[in-house]
Amino acid sequence: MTVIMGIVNVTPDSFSDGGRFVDPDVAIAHGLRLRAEGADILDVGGESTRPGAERVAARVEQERVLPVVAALAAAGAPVSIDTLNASTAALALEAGASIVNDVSGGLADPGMLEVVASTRADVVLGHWRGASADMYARAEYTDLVREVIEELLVRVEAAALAGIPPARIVLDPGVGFAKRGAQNWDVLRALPQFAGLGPRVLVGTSRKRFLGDALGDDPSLADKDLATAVTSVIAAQNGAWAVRVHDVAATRDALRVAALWEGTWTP
Ligand code: PMM
Repeated sequence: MTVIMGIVNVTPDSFSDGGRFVDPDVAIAHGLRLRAEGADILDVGGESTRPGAERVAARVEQERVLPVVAALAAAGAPVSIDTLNASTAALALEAGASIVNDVSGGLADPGMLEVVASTRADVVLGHWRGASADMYARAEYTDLVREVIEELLVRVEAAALAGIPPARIVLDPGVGFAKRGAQNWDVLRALPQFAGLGPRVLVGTSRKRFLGDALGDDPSLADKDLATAVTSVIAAQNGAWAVRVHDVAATRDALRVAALWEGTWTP
């Protein structure tokens, strides 16, 4: 069955009293609920990478995520740390995380791949062309799929040089990262090519802007979660090893129905 990575964003825009307050207990409870709903991995992040987002100081990010990583790992959940910072990755691995999820594929922080190499952690390497604040300016391609694949393979080589074998790597085509609207569908359509590169593939479409754009002006969260469940099933059917989602229960049900249809799962 396709692996479900449940999103635990410890950022003020996800868990807030309307301002700067981030309550670790709320994030921990949220993570435990996602785990009970069927998340195989909990992905904890303390810095928003949404389009236009500004960078957060590593110290602030660490204050947000470390208590949450420690509590969820202590509860027995496999935890990944969603970070661009090598220092945050190192501390989160010490606190119990077992996967580093770097949407920049090790490009944002030159120390990242060494941190991963020095542990037994797996690493998600995303396709990325620069920070979220201006990433749409970098969405220029002559041959989108070829360029995304080539750029990802460069990251796999960098990981290999640092001492990380392909078996510990998960590739992510980076839906929404340096890609506008239709470019995301182009990348998703090419998923079998990504899956054929060797390493496992993770896909993150959850609640992303390109889905909202496709559904009309202002789709509800429920509409986006339904659309996410559909894209997650299609991703699974096209070779994705894992999907990263906010609404774990919806995607779990969708993946189960698809697996029943295929005869690969029985309740
Ligand atoms: N997208 C976001 C954050 N982290 N990690 C991976 N591996 N893949 C993604 O597509 C991805 C990610 C941005 O989405 P969010 O702000 O809703 O978490």
